[in-house]
Amino acid sequence: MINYMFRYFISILFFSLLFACSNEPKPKPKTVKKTKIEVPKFNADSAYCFVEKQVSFGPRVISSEGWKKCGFWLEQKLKSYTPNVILQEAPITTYDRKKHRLKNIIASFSPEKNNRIALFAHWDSRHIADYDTINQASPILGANDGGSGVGVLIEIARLFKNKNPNIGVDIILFDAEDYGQPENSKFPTMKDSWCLGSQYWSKNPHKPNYFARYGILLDMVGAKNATFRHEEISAYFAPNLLQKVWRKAHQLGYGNHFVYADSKQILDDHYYVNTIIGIPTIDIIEYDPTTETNFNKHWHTHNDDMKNVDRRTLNAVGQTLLDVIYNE
Ligand code: AHN
Ligand code: ZN
Repeated sequence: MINYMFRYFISILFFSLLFACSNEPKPKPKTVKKTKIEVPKFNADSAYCFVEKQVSFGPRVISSEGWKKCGFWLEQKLKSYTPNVILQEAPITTYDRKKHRLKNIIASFSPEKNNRIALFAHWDSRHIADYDTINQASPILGANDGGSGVGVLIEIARLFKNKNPNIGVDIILFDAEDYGQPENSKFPTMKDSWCLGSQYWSKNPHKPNYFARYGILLDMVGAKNATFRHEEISAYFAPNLLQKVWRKAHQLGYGNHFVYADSKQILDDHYYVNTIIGIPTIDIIEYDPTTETNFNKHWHTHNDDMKNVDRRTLNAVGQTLLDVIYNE
């Protein structure tokens, strides 16, 4: 009996081995190793400090003292991360017939590379508090509106200094985004009164024949529990980029901020970049379904101060951007 069972097992073993040997060899795992790219870690404390620093100069309304000081600080800060900083200045007239000299601040990393992308934010803050109930005529601090996007980009510039990404990157800080004509204005309606810095740059890029594969604009990326959606202009001009960024954010665990939902079009700097210079550009901008404006509840009020900035939101945006950039 034992003998019989033994022979039975031996024959099973024999045939199974035979069968195994006659099988097609399994395809070997690919020998080309996909080396995992090291993505730097975004430092949200550092980004937060960069927002705080901007706000410390006071409102950054074009031609004001705070604007002058902050512009100088941004220039010096960026020069400490790259030798390639360009100040682009031009005369403008705002809807209220005032004359100013706008200043776009541009920092290039690996300027010799043709394969490049652009990152945008606006560094000015609004000259009035038209959505506040008090002191509507005085300028706002714009910690979230303006300050947050710039804070994230300065932190990214700091990380670029340690380790350059494979692609070239231009960080472009637009001036005079927020000097748009308010709804109750007594002046005649001025066309294209918002986004004066991006309109100028899109018509006069800092380098002749400048082109970038794509652009990402950050606007109001600092408020607590902010959500970002597929804004209509972004979805029209740069649908693939929108997918790429949202997918990356979800992979990293920031799906609570980067929501898979659409939002109506928002006239922002990316509109002029898309329509004038033709760089496919998305806007990462807070959308709040619970407010009347669908912007943050402190939008264009005096409450848009440091209390309106949360490190977790800055981190979600900054880390997502770094992961996208270092994987290019
Ligand atoms: C308008 O309200 C027309 N556009 C919003 C763009 C903006 C203002 N972003 C920040 N402040
Ligand atoms: Zn604004």
